[in-house]
Amino acid sequence: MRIDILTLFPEMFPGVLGASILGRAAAGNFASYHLHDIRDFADNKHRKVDDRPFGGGPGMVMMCQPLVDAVNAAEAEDDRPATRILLTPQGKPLDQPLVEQLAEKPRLLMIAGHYEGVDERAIEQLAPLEISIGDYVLSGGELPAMVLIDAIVRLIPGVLGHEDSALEDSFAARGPDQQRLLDCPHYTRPREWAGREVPEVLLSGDHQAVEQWRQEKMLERTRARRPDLLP
Ligand code: 4GO
Repeated sequence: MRIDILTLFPEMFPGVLGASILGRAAAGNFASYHLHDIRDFADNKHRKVDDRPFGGGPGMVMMCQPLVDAVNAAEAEDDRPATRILLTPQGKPLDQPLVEQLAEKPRLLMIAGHYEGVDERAIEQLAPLEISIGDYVLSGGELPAMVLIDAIVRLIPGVLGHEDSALEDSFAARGPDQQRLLDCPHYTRPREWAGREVPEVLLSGDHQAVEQWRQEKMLERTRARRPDLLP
């Protein structure tokens, strides 16, 4: 999968994209990340990419021309059609089914806005999918873009070491009814720590009993913490 990222702050990304699973995915050619500085597409010598809002009010608005030129230049770098995404609090709330849909795409282009937002005419022109990572406001779309990239890239087949890992996550669709539950608790050595024991069934070697215990814990936790996820 090719991922293009359009931002005014490209320096925010290399640490996150270079470490852990996202770094390994790039090293193994499962994903490639392409950063584009929107400011490089300013048409004035001051490299100005924002201006004051018509109608007045505080803050600045990102101008149409540098953003749309940046999208066109980025898209021309590769033949594959890009699914355009704008990260915004006004977008569709991100959930695991949406992440799974996006993980199937050959190419994503993410736009991270800043200041008060982007001129609405650029949004109409580009017609991106508008996505929100939750009901709160951040100073830019960069962190939401990184969240979305992480959620997507770990689902690309081959990226997680253990091929079943993603099937066992919280929110993974499980069983005949494709139910999405919270994950169960996990334990590792030692068997006793600070007077706390690992649940006996996990030491029993009885795989069917372990599976049944995990399923019960997932249901119990989901009922207690996120009853909205249950039918
Ligand atoms: C996205 C962008 C929050 C989200 C953002 C979110 N804040 N909840 N801020 O996904 C335009 C200027 C939006 C700052 C950006």
